[in-house]
Amino acid sequence: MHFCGNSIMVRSLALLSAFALLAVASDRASSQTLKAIRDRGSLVCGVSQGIIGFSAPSAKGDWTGFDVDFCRALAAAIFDDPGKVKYVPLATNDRFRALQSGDIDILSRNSTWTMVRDTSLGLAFAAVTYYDGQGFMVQRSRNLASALDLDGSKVCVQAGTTTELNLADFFTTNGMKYETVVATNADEVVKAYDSGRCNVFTSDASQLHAERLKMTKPGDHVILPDVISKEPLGPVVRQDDPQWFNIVKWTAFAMVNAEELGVSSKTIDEALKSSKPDVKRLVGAEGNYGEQIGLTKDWVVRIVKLVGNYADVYDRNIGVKTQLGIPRGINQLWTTGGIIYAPPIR
Ligand SMILES: N[C@@H](CCC(=O)N[C@@H](CS)C(=O)NCC(=O)O)C(=O)O
Repeated sequence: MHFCGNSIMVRSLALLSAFALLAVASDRASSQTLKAIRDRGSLVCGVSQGIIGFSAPSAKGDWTGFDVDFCRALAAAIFDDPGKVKYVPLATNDRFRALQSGDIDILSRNSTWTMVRDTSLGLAFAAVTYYDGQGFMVQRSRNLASALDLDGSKVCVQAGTTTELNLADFFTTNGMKYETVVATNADEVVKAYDSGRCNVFTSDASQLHAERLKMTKPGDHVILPDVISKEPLGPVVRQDDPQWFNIVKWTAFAMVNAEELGVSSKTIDEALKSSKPDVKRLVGAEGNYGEQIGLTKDWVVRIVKLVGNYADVYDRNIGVKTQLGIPRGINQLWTTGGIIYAPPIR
């Protein structure tokens, strides 16, 4: 009896230590991304090939935009330097492969969170940073009022996108005929539409605003009011590294929480002296939230100081005071009528 009991204990101890070893091994295997980024000295960020306001290179080759700022925020959190990012412009058809193969650490490129992409590619969408929807652009002179007037259209669309799929759904559901002109990058779509090879340009509405600026006469084109799909856009990572997934997810949440708490790049120094409990947790004066994800307590201070909160980033790149002029709309905070909402830091 005694022997038997002992043997059970020995066996369970052996089992326990095997589990412990496994846990350590899998923890090591799974926190490689942050380590690789630190060892390399920069974050490798996959972006679009050039959408004004979202991710576009300047003449000098500096990347700016809403999607670019998200990678800059991560670099601020990790290195205290938003400049430590290498940008890899990716076509729609190459973007997920580049992430799977490890060529990039994160994809921050107007990519829609869908079930197939989230569950069958070995990838994971970390957050929604912009709630978009698909729209249509046409020549102003056609005086069209609605997307339901588009029967018989020749539609320019980019390959490998949700846009292509929604287009088919919309025209079929409404019993309308259409032809497509399919391009593999944004500039090709713009050229095809601008030169009259098609008479409708369809894409996420935010991108239509950006691409209209590239037309010979931007004022000659209107974006119809109809929005035919849900396009929740956000950053994507590989699904095998929970630590990196958490860093990306909570960087997005931190930027939203900062806006909600009134902590911006302009008010961050005051926030450091705040006695409000939720502000203290945000800026690391209370708790060890950054440390829990492999960073330091003041991770959000660096993000907000060097890049900004959600509103800072939105307003600077795509808001009503920029050339894109996109109103916040549903991308306002939930507290002001939108659906931007982040779980609390606590
Ligand atoms: N959100 C959609 C569409 C994304 C997309 O790539 N749209 C084109 C439409 S213009 C684009 O942004 N191209 C930019 C580029 O090729 O650099 C998706 O994830 O499939």
